Amino acid sequence: MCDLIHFRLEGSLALIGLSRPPVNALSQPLRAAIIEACERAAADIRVQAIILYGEHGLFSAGADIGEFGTEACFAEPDLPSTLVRLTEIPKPLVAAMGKLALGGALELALACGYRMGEPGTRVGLSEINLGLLPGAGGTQRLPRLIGAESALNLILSGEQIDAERARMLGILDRIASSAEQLLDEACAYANELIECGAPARPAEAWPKPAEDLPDDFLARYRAEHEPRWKSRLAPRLVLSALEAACLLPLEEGLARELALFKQAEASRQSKALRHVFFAEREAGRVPGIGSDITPRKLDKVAVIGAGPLGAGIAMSFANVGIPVALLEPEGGALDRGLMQIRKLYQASVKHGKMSAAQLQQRMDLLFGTLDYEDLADADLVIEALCEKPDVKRQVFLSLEQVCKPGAILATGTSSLDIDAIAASLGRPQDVIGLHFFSPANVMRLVEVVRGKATAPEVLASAMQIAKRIGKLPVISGAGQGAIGERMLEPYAREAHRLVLEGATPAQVDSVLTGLDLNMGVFSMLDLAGIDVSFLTRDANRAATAHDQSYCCIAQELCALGRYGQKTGRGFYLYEGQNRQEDYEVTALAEQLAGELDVPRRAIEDLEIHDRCLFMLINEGIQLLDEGIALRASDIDLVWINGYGFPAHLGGPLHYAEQLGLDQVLCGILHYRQALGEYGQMWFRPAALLERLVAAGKTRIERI
Ligand code: T1G
Repeated sequence: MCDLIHFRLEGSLALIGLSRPPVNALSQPLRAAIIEACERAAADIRVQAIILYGEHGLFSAGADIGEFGTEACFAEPDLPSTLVRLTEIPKPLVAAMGKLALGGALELALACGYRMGEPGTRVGLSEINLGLLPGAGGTQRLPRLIGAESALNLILSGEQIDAERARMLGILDRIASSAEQLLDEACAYANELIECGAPARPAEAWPKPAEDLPDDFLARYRAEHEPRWKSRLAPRLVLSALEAACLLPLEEGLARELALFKQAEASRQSKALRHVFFAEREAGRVPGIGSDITPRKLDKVAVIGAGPLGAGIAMSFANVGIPVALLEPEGGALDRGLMQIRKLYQASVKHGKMSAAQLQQRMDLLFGTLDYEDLADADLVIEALCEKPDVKRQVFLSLEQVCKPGAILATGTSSLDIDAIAASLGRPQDVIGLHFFSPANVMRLVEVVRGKATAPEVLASAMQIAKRIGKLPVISGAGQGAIGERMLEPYAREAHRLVLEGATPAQVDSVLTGLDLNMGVFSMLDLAGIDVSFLTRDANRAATAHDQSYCCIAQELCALGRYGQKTGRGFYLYEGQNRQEDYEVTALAEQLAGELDVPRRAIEDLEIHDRCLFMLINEGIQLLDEGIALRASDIDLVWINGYGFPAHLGGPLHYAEQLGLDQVLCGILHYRQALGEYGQMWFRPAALLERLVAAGKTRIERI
């Protein structure tokens, strides 16, 4: 037996242990080994029941994601046929699912007649997160076990559910008393099954999965949910598979599911989401930061600034049990900040997301102060004040006075150069950027900005603490705007210019939301505050002074005190939740275009797409070339998790690869010509893009 499987007999039981660390991903060799072991047990007259379990405590994380898009994915024995052969074994099979059973692993368990978990077991059909649907029986066997509606919800959410809920639903028959006892108690269960002459497979709990549902349930479900799916393919395929489960016999349903699965597996959306899966794993790898670098112990945190950003950051730490000192120079603002935090927690209690006891626990971890001296024993201090360089420099000088040696001094700046802040201090090695995204208690992304002097263990500590609070840390080199804000500038500049030339904010935003971006540029600027982005641009005015038209509409709106949602007017008009076009903005654009001699014309949606996206992509490639980002995939993660770029497009640089790098370059050169002086000013292809195209490369990497 190969070493992917541990096979042993215990009495009249065959114990088959999956052993392909770290997560028993069901690769082709492991599938073949499972079949060989199970059929060996089936053929052995001493064996009356079979137990499948994970050798290292974890059952399996499902199909091998690395095989998708390769021949190995459907190489014999493919997972669907592997599981059909297991269902044909005339002896009870018990799946003992320790820790985790996701995707194909849960399908493997559904192909067994009996299932057992342990208190820490989590199960789920997470394929939808990869732009896929269960392809090895999940959409057909799960509805027959728990009913169509519960199965549909589980498959569409892709969520992991705990053991108790899995038992309630009927997925688990039993839960062992502990993870350590799982295998023993699974053996006891199997022996019980033998003693009571249990069939290899019990009768289906839901032979008609949609028995309790109205005939048009799935059709109404599709109509109700389709708008929320935007252009995502996988949810639609899941519904088609569930329709098959409700209408067709199992065998035909399985064939239908496999056809739908192949469609999903071959889709660009799934390719993009698989890219994102591995990009998230890659983002944690930092050259030069190996296991020889010991992170500092960060058990006490301080946050400076109790505004929305600071409050959200403080909550992120309190949520995982880390005490936080929240400093706000101004007393009233401190009270408002703490009040805001309590309000947010109360809303979570109201929605059943936390208990009143948990609320109090978290509030007890937050300590408001007006005094820097109270930060003396903090291990990590995060400054989250407004984007004014002088204010930040003053704060860091104060911190240098009070903070203990070895304390990490982090700035939450989204746009300022942290090397400039560090340069004014005697301990620049302790300075790092931790750029959270608002609302920081919700947004997953943290740009970890390493300065020229940042010590390796400070970087390692920042990466570690970001993961500890459930964030996705992405490394960025120091520089104006790090990764995200730096790319946002040319993207937003182009959107502004298009409105000056004749488009409307709504037209530009609809092209971008048409691409499934969560939000268009102008809605985003109105939400974040036109005054906030004005401050950022103002600090960098010299770099854009040669272009009179540079974001001039925003400039004027700012001068008029129209900062967006918070003032009820910006690029749009806001009445309560209602947003509508503001024709005064169009009139302002016409006036400014006249003053700046910018010709106005009707603008096609394709031009809006190309000019905004190509400038975004071009800047991303440029900062990769400069080494600000370590990898193209890191840039994708920043835009997906920080700016609402759709994950099923894979992020702006993966999207560029799908469009074709030569097409992107060609588009940039086209507008360089077509837009005259303005084109010459801004449509300068990144040197790396030109090198990649010249080398015939289709992937974005540093060459
Ligand atoms: N295939 C291949 N490699 C995998 C893998 C998988 N399914 N899951 C994890 N890995 C690798 C991962 O890349 C990393 O590698 C290492 O394991 C540790 O993972 C037919 C179509 C299981 C919750 O969606 O959600 O079954 O970076 O760093 O934080 O219907 O990984 O060390 O080289 O993430 O503890 C469905 C995906 C597949 C589960 C563990 N399964 N995995 O999280 O560690 S589709 C999933 C996860 C399918 C069938 C279909 C998480 C995890 P490396 P990690 P972690």
